Amino acid sequence: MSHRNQTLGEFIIENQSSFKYTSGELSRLINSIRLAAKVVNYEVNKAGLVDIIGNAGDTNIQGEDQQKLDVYANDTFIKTMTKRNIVCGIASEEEDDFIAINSQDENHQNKYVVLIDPLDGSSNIDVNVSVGTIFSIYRRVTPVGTPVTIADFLQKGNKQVAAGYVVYGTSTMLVYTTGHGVNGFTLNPAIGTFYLSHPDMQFPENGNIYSVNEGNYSHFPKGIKDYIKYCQMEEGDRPYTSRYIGSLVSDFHRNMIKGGIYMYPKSSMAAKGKLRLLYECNPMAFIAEQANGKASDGFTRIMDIEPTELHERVPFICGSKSMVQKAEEFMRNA
Ligand code: P6P
Repeated sequence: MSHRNQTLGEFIIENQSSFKYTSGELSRLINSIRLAAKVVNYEVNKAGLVDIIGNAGDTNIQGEDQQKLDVYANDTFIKTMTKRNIVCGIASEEEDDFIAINSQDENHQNKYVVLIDPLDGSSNIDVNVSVGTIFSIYRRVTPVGTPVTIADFLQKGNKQVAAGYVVYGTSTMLVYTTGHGVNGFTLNPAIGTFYLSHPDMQFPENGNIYSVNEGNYSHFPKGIKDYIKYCQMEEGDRPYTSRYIGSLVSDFHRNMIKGGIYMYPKSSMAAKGKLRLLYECNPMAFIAEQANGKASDGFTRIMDIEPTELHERVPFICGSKSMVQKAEEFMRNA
């Protein structure tokens, strides 16, 4: 159920009963993400004005320079979710290992674990290009009241109970699903309230936008090269338009609204691609499928992939269903 201009808070309350597990914990968890998104949004929007731009001097487990806003966003989301006493564990792109919450308190009944990319595309911050936060929520699989283990995090994407992203763009939006469709909420910064602006978001069945870093073309598998050449061929509604921002959340969001496909394939430089399965590909795949789209690694449905480690990477092809199917056809026939 959704009513345009409903606030996020009203939407959560109205739809709480539709979530089969709810004891209000998931609603409170989404609310804590909402608060953290507003805090990070404030810093992202003023990044150009204060000395928070540039490297924090550290690198994360990926070996990538940690931008100061990465660190700030990571700390903000972790602190906000921890203080609300809702989750029992958090894994983040910016943390080498998962964080056990309340593991000393046998009385805690927290059931959810969250995996998060606190500020995806952060290398774009210094050049004022949109960035995003991506989150994925599961119910724990180990007994409530005990410390979480890695098993609580290494769950297939098809076990997610919720997933979403925040895009800090020309406007700031929170887009999420609990398995009952995808809804987008736009922040009114004047009053700090998210309003339902994009109810029931759906990928168009087809589209004419393809998003891939063509600078890596010579390193791609033959099937991907063949599909890119197909996109560029003059025939029917092709050539398509190439749009690649270098920010997954922004490319995904535009393609979901206009129709399109995003690809980060494996290459001779990156045997598993670049994107991480647990806190980038799985949540975006959940959203895509809930919005009538599709997401695979070129051969296997993303949400059916059995995870083996926290920061593992997978090739990622996601977007309008018929475009992904076409790309998969080229991959199969290569
Ligand atoms: P490349 C950002 O670092 C990111 O994870 C995605 O948001 C983005 O789509 C991709 O990597 C860009 O990577 O190698 O094309 O610069």
